[in-house]
Amino acid sequence: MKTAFVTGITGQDGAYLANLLLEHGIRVVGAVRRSSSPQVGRLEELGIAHRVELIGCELLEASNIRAVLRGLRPDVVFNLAAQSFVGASFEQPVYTTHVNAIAVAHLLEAIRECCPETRFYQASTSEMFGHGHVGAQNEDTPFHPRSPYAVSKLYAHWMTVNYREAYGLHAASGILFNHESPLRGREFVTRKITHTLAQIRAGREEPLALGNLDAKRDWGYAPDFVEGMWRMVNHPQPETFVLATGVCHSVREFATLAARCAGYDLAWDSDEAGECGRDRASGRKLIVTDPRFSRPNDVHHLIGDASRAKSVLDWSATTTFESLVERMVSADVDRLARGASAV
Ligand code: NAP
Ligand code: G4F
Repeated sequence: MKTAFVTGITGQDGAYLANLLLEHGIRVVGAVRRSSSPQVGRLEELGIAHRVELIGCELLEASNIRAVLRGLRPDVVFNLAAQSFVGASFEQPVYTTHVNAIAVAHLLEAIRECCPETRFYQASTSEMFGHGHVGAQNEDTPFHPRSPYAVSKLYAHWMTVNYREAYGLHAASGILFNHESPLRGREFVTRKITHTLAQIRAGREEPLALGNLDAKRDWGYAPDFVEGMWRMVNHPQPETFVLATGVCHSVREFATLAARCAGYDLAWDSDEAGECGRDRASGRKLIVTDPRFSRPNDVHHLIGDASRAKSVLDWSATTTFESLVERMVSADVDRLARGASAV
């Protein structure tokens, strides 16, 4: 492979994937949508902004996608771009569908027409499994999407499988469980927790407000997961793979451990305002619950079984939950101490 085209390059996974591809000596061309100032903070933080070629590509414009692919004829397309925040998809279901679902149909059509030898990776998600499953979810688990985001991603997943079966495209779908890092967007619960606790440690008075503390996720480390994407596109057969750690924790457990990493011993209790987390030493409320951060439908429990990725791709997650939380807290504490702007 010589040239990779990465949509969503300005996001968390886009930055880590670009880094990995550059390490493999691949030319990386990233799609950015029009903006007066493209968000290249993550690429800068990894020190690779100058090594990546950015090209304007709006996924809502089929002609734009086709023109880019016809000109570039990349060896591989990684489609990471998405309206990726589940909570926002309840407010903007149609926009979410256009970006996450319809745009994927345009991408696949453009590849079929302009460069059918190009390999394709679709960023699918464990959210497609939804709820109601006993035990860990794998490639054979039925889907039950619980948000407009999950429904849109399920369409894109099935389109990827269809283009593989109908036209013989090398189209892989990675069903990835949650993966986090210091470059995670600040609206997602893990980074919201680590960033706000770092701010509290630095003097912020307002507590951290969260929604559903009981939700459980299988949280891995993003750089481990982009390695899995790379292995999928290099595998001779285009297939569907689950990537996960196989261990899950609740939001409450993540927050308790993050608080410990920030220097607080949290005790949970409830008062008239709801459940809260207090610093045992001072009795101060550091975490409160706020229904504004709860969703009309939530996925309560996700845990993945990545044994197929292990046996076929020799992939497994290598970073523990404890190490992930520690890295995220220390990165946020360090950024604040340096006065660096948060990505
Ligand atoms: P992210 O940080 O939210 O990044 C999303 C990217 O999509 C950004 O670069 C964003 O560009 C771009 N984008 C959004 N709308 C676009 C449009 N209309 N045209 C062009 N680009 C657009 O997401 P992530 O965490 O890196 O996740 C990468 C992909 O994996 C997403 O598809 C997500 O749904 C999926 N996924 C993520 C996880 C996870 O746990 N992280 C798990 C499973 C699946 P701007 O910078 O301009 O906003
Ligand atoms: O961090 P979250 O917003 O991630 P969620 O919904 O699991 O989605 C992420 O992972 C998916 C893979 O499974 C990706 F496909 C998707 O693009 C995204 O990257 O929320 C995690 C859990 C939820 O149950 C949510 O209700 O945390 C709960 N939560 C509790 N309080 C909160 C909050 N979530 C957010 N964002 N903010 C809160 O204050």
